[in-house]
Amino acid sequence: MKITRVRAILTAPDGIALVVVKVETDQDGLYGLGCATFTQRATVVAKAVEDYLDPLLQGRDPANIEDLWHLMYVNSYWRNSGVLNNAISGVDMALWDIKGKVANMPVYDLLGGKCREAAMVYRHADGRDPKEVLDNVLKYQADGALAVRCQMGGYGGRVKDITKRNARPSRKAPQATHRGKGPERADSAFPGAYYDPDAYARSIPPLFEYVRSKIGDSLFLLHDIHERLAPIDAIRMAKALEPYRLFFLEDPLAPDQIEWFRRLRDQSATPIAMGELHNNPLEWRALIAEQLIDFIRTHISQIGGLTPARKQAALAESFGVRTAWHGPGDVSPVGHAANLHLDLACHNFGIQEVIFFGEALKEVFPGTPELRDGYLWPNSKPGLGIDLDEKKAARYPITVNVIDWTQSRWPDGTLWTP
Ligand code: GCO
Ligand code: MG
Repeated sequence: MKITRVRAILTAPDGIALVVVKVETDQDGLYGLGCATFTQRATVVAKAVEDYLDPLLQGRDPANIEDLWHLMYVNSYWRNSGVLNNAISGVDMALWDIKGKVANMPVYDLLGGKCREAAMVYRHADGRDPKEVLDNVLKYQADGALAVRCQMGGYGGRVKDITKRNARPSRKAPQATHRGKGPERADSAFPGAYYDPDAYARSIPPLFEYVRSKIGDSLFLLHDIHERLAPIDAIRMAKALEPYRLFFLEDPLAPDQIEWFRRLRDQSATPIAMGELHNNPLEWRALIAEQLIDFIRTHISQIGGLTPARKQAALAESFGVRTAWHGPGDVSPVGHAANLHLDLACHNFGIQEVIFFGEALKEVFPGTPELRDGYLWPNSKPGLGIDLDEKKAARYPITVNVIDWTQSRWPDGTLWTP
């Protein structure tokens, strides 16, 4: 069997740019799909796939996933980068999809078989104040959710995006905690998405106090710091949140601040999840081997696909670290399916982040996993069990803009990690 063509398909059914890779073969109708999404740099990933991976892979046997992965990885000499890792991820998942179709088995069977029928997920509640957050938490609970992540005013409590061109992720989350002291003008020398880390840090423990006082222990609760705080303030927040028994506290520190995890661990028993920004094995090896985190939540379409992710999961298992793969809106349904196959097959699965799959997404991606009763459910089709309707995908072209939400700034204008 031979690979005949490797293509990148760009589509945005929900307004978020997705990158999907299709690996075609010389066998009639046999192809695989993978997620290579890097929303903020989507067209560059597509170019890497079309200009470099397609010619590299044409004529090779898609069965040899492990060899092809290493071939793609070292072929550029420089490696471990956003964009190139995404491109590799798309191909890698597509090769697993092909292998599953050839074997007539779902990928979770290729990976050793199911440890569970479905994967517990967490949903996202936001709001302007604790009452509004609670209302949203209760809506998810009524819908069957078992775990809910609570934010107030978006990441870092930010609400107002100065340039207003791209308000995600705070679009639906009006100002809650921002003190309004920053130079909030689009014509400022430092336009950006302003937030106030101090106000944010002070607002979160009372939020959880309030929500817990209303719902008791009836749900797992989570929170994402999204690396918006100075390291010592993140440690202070982890300590302050201990009484509310979080399922986990996410991204308390930027990947560049790995040493701080040792101090965080020494001081707090709040469970820690980390990894959505990781590219390089050196970023997670020490965190896992020194048991500095409780959940590894890598973006599988960022580290190179299922091939490195299953090894990472095995490494984590031997150190008592569980998985919580990144599952935001900027992962395609193909990527969500890949997350789910691994969730089902890994003993050390913890929880899965997921989005609400709207009608447009489900139409473009037939076979999208089903969200029901607080769990994500697979189908039992061979491979990743998901397809891409290219005609429908073409109805939702992506737009390429300057990305505003990552221009996050403190009140004095200092640019901070988003
Ligand atoms: C999450 C994430 C995302 C990221 C996004 C970046 O936990 O879901 O933090 O919302 O911000 O994937 O593009
Ligand atoms: Mg996050």
